[in-house]
Amino acid sequence: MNSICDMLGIKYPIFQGAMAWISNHAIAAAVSEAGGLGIIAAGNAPADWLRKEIRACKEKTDKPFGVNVMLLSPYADEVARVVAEEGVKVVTTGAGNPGKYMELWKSKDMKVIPVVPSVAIAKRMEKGGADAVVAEGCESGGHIGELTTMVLVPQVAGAVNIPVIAAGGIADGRGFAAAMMLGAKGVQIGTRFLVAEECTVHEAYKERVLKATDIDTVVTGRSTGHPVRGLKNQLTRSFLQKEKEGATVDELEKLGAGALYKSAIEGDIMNGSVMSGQIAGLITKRQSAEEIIQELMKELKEVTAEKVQYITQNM
Ligand code: TUI
Repeated sequence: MNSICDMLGIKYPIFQGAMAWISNHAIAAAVSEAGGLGIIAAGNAPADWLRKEIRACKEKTDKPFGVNVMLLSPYADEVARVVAEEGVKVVTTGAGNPGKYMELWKSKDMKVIPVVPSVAIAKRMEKGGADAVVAEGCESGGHIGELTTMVLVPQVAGAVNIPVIAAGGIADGRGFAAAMMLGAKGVQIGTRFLVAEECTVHEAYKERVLKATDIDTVVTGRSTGHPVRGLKNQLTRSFLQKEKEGATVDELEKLGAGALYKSAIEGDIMNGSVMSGQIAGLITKRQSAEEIIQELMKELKEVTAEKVQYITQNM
């Protein structure tokens, strides 16, 4: 047990990253059942969809799970209310400042854990009453900030007094151990859980992630102020070409609209957005959520012991 496990009532300090149109009750319940924190991604979905997913998750597990509120969603206000009404214990947020929902969530005794891309935003969240933060480096898939996990995590950990969870580029025990050494109290893992057996994302998406190499992701949308990392395909090529030609934010957002749904649900991995982290190249096998979590914990202990031994004997 450590502070984040005590705070949330979970066994292992492993969060399953919220992936819009991908992280539904099926993967969230499986991760929570395995001792981590499963998280349902509200993404851009309407509040009714979320309410059903929360109820389905409760049918499958009596362990704590979370919901991620994507603050750019047109449904964010309704989604924020549903999360509170349904008695969800943990809420994470992405792509903005959750300040206006803080009072509601804290009044329901929920733990609020914003995802942050910088020290300044982490400090603002702590001041606003956040219980912990997820410091997410730009190795992550999806909407990202500027800093890498390696530089972001120790700077955030040094700047706030609440627990820091590291995200971005972590998929095995080595990354897990490294994150803990940087000052994190836990990790959030997205891409590896995307290929989990319980994850219902389209098979074509899983296959694409499993085949990816270290250099297969690219960032689009820097010119729109919403940079997004995903696997290279026809969509990213057209998007980058249009950005180079100076397309307007409106034109670019039209190209991106519905693109994640197209790949994650419909399986169109050429014209859809195949969001993925840079660590995809390390992910080569399908496992259950339970196997992933057990392997992460085993490797964390092994590499930590190995390195302590190496350092004490050689330095
Ligand atoms: O949110 C994410 N990753 C995401 S969200 C998403 S869905 C999407 N749909 C349409 C457009 C864009 C995305 C796919 N991936 N990660 C967490 C994250 N949060 N990354 C960066 C931030 C962030 C940025 C600014 C958090 C806070 C913030 O604060 C700004 C402020 O107003 O203080």
